[in-house]
Amino acid sequence: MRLARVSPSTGEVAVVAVNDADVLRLDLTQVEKCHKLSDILHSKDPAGLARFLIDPNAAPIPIDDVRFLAPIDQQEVWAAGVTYKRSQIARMEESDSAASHYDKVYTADRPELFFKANAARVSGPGQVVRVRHDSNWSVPEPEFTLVISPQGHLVGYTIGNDMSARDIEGENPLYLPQAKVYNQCAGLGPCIQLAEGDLDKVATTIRLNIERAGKSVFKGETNLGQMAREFEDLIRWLTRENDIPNGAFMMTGTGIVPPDDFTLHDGDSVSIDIAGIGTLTNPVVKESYPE
Ligand code: DO4
Ligand code: MG
Repeated sequence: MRLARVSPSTGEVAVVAVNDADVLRLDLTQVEKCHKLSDILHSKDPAGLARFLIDPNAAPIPIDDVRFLAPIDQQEVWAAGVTYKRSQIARMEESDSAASHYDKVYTADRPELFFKANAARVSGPGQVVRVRHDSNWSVPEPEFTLVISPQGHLVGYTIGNDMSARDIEGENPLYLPQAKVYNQCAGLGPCIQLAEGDLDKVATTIRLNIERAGKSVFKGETNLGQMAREFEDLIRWLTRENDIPNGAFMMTGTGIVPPDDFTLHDGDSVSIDIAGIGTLTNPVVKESYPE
């Protein structure tokens, strides 16, 4: 079952169950203390509660009549790094001084985890993601993203874009927070696939398409079977002596890195498609900034 936050043509924010061609509105007023999507996600039985809340009196809304919003309320957004061989190689290429750190973290027991964003820095479907004005080498990172409850349970999956300034990170690994965290540095959406049953990792393809002036300038593909870390292990490390009272999203790392001579331009469009979840498309903006 897929859930989303949408803005129907009437303007307000609604929580909906997402079908292929339409969405079904959930009536959250039926349950006490249930006001937003995360209240459902963080309940004991998110799928059962969502099914119960589907409003039998509301007509299905055609999917093209709604605007999908980022599926985030107050959760923190965290990210894991160097979880695919492709990312390990790319980081070692971009940084002379830190190459051995990336090499070691790929096989170490403790993963690389970093704070990525709060809700205010996150863009939903169709909203711009930003390239820093002081970066000349930036890429999107298409990442399978875990939805984690305050109790540390894996409750769902979505699509994440971990926008990254490779030149800033490559210059000095201590600049990682600036390479990763800034206004509109992350994309999330369009919906959350609830974690029900086993996930076929190899069948879970992740595709990236970057368009410039309507033409594709980079395409890449991987699948979750290529990832070197287990979800539960990443969650265990994230929540080790680190409470997440509002829950968290965790981007699980990129397995697709464009060639080293590629950088995003102002006006590009980034589309990330993950099997079973959908497609997250965001226009890219890079603009001058008053110093
Ligand atoms: O250490 C750099 C960040 C790596 C990352 O974001 C990724 O592998 O996805
Ligand atoms: Mg990343």
